Formats: sequence, structure tokens, C-alpha cells
Amino acid sequence: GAASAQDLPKLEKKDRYKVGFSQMESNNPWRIAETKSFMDTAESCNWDLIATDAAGSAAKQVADVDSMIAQGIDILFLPPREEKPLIPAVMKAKAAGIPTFLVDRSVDPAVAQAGRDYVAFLGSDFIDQGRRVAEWTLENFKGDKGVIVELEGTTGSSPANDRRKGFDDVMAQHDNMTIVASQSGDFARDLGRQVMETLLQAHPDVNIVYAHNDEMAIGAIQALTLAGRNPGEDVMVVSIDGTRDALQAIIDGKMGVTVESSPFFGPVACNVMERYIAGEDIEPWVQVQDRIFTAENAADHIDEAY
Ligand code: GYE
Repeated sequence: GAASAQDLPKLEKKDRYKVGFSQMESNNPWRIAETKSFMDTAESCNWDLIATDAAGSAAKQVADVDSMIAQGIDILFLPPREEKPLIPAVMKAKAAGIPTFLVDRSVDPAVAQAGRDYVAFLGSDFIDQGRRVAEWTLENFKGDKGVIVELEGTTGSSPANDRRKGFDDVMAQHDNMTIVASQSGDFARDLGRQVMETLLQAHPDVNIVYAHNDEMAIGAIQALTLAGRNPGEDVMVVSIDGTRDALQAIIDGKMGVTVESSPFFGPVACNVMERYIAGEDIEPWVQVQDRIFTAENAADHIDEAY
């Protein structure tokens, strides 16, 4: 049936709120910055925060949400590691009458929908991020033919699906650009390095690397350097997030661009919760605006980076 806000559980005004934040993993600076943002927001937003870490396992993340429901949380903030495996967590929270906000990643919209199964998605436009990386690459690539290796994020995650779509759709319109390989590095630095090592052997002529996040871009730079290549000179490395290491790599001339994907969701979550308590209709997608970091401005932003 049609999505209707009446189906969503209400949240009464209270002095303190028991808030669940189910983190998916803590193996990169982005995740750590996001968890810290929730912790830093807790006091000023009257949260008694229950934060868990699923250590990279969707099954554990579902179990973590189960345990938060059993502990009687008032509200759930959930970054679903993958689009399909986390649907049961969303549905269980719904059945328990707990308003749920998806944070930074989404779930399969064919099954679970904002305004019906959960309140809203708080996050970036990943298709647009991929598109903006592609456009920057087209404007700044100096060679005749682009030979592109793509390092994808976690398979089945919304940012991996959408960052791929945004970038690939733009590149498909340019005959001089070919994506010769596209493989998952699970959004992780070390896996990004390993996958890049392997792909370099099959495609030694690569001259553009598009990584779906900065951690994999840094891993790729390590692999390229070890293989005697000069990232920033004979290979253009481009990615997404805006971590400190990526801004430093841009300053050092090893990386071309990173389109921002902000991890600072604590204040966004507090604001949307207050609006929800006040009875406001919440838009299904609370969109985060992202900047772009290049050699022109990386030095201005590195001090505030994570
Ligand atoms: O880019 C990445 C993290 O879901 C937007 O996940 C997030 C992505 C972010 O592991 O670094």
C-alpha cells in the first residue's frame, strides 16, 4: 500500500532518551569519526547512548539490533552494512514500535521504505558523488586514453552500488575512457592494496584508479608505489570521503580529488530526532551536502579532517 506516516511509531517527549547506534565496523577513520560524532552529541541531545560494533558482520549487526530492542531503546540509528541482510533488523525495530533512522547507508528500497518501514535515510547522494569524481577526472586527465581500474566498496552496500553507477554512467559516454577492471576492496585499505596489486599485474597500462573510498585509494597508492609507479604523475588516483590521509595525499601530489562524504552524523541525528518528537513530517531523505577537495583547497581543510 501507499506509504503513510501514521504507520510510524510516535516518540514522546522525555528528559532522557535511550538511543541505539549500531555501528557496522570500526576498521577505518571514517567509521571511527562517525561513532565519535554520535558520542560527542549524546550529552547535549539528552541521549543515553548504547553503541555497538558489528566488526564487519551483517549477521552480528542484526543480532546487535535485536539486543538493543531487548534493552528497550526509544529510537534506533542504523548504518546498514549491506542493503539486503539488514532488512530483518529494520523490520524487527518496526514491529517493536521503535522509530528507526538509517544513517549513511540505505537498504533495498524494493523491500523496505522510508516513511513506512523506517522514518528516513540520513546521508549523501552517492550517485552524485561518483558523477562528480568522473567529471573532475574528465576535466583533469591529460592523456589520450583513460585506462581505468575501479576499486569498489563493500559488495551489496548502497554506497558501492551508487558510487559505481554515478561514475560508470558518465564514463560510458566517453569513448576514450575504458574501465578495464572493477573489483571490491570492501572499503578497506589493506584489501584495496591487495586488489590493486593483483589488478596491476593484469592491467599494467592502468593510468586512472577510481576508489569508492579514501582508505582503498591510500591502499592503491601503496601498491602502485611498490610496483614502481608514480601516483599523481603516471596514474591519477581519485576517490571519495575526505579523510586526513587523503587530503595529505592530495597535498603531496599523489592523489587528484576526493569528493566529500561527511561522517559527522551526530548533530544531524539530534536535529531530526527533535523534529520528529515535535510531530513534524520528516522528509524520506535528509540529504547531506558534500564539498570537493583538490590541490586548490586541501591544505585549508586538513586541520579539521579526521
Ligand atoms: O565512504 C566509507 C565507509 O557508508 C558513506 O562507508 C559510508 C562509506 C564511506 O566505510 O569510507
